[in-house]
Amino acid sequence: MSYETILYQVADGVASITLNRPSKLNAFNDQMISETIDAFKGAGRDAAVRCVLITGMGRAFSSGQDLGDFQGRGENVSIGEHLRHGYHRLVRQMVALEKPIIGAINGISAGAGCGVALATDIRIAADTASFMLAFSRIGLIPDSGTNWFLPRLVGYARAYEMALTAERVSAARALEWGMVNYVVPSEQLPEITAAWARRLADGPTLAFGLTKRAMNRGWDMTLDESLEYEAHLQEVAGRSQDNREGIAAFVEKREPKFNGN
Ligand code: T3D
Repeated sequence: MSYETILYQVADGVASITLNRPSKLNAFNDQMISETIDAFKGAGRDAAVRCVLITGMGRAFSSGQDLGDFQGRGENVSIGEHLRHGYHRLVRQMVALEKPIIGAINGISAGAGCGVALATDIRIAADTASFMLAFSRIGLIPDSGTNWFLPRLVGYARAYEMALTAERVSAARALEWGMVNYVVPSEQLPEITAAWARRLADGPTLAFGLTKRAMNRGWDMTLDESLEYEAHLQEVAGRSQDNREGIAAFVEKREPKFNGN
């Protein structure tokens, strides 16, 4: 696949997406929104892809909506429709993708960029990264899934504070608050996240995908519903080649070789 606003490549079971508008701190224009949606769709369809890694080119992860484009749209454009046709599809695509997504958060993620960062499954941040609900600075409310993800991750009080102040939350604080899994030295971020991605791509990726589904659906379920859903999905995992391989490897005292089937 060839894109103009992102880079996309697949190697060793890992699809890497790089948001690539560094002069605008990887702000999303309409083309970048649709190319990113397309890249996640392609990663979902491609059996060779077993893990996805997303990062930003340059010093930012993403500064959110391109405000130059926003201003240029004129007054008759509906923001609600723009969200529905753009960021909503992107965030839904990421959550529905039954493959782990690693967010290599290399710098600031602001506004919708923060929404995209929070829609990843494992977030590993550079020690120079930061998170910012920039929306109130321009008189908007948080969007792109941030109202859903953030209170679940950090609790209402911290999420609402981030929305009210629109101040940067450092990587160290994001770790303390549970927004990211790890913080690593900036210069080691590419190497560490690539190693994570390869490790996940070598794992039982069918089970990883079903786990993502179970946990995401679980938010809206009672305990009884969740237990039943686990049993249903475990029937699927329990019939997989990976399950047979995992048990055989344990009994034979060797490392398993999973193929994601
Ligand atoms: O219609 C809809 O769908 C609505 C959806 C809205 C979703 C949203 O994301 S709303 C929130 C949009 N984002 C922002 O409000 C953040 C805007 N950017 C900033 O506040 C700052 O740039 C940062 C705090 C992120 C970083 O600050 P700093 O000082 O490190 O960098 P800078 O100098 O401000 O930016 C560097 C360049 O990137 C600069 O361009 P220049 O002057 O060198 O030519 C700046 O204009 C450009 N840039 C940064 N963010 C954006 C941007 N250009 C367009 N859109 C941006 N969002």
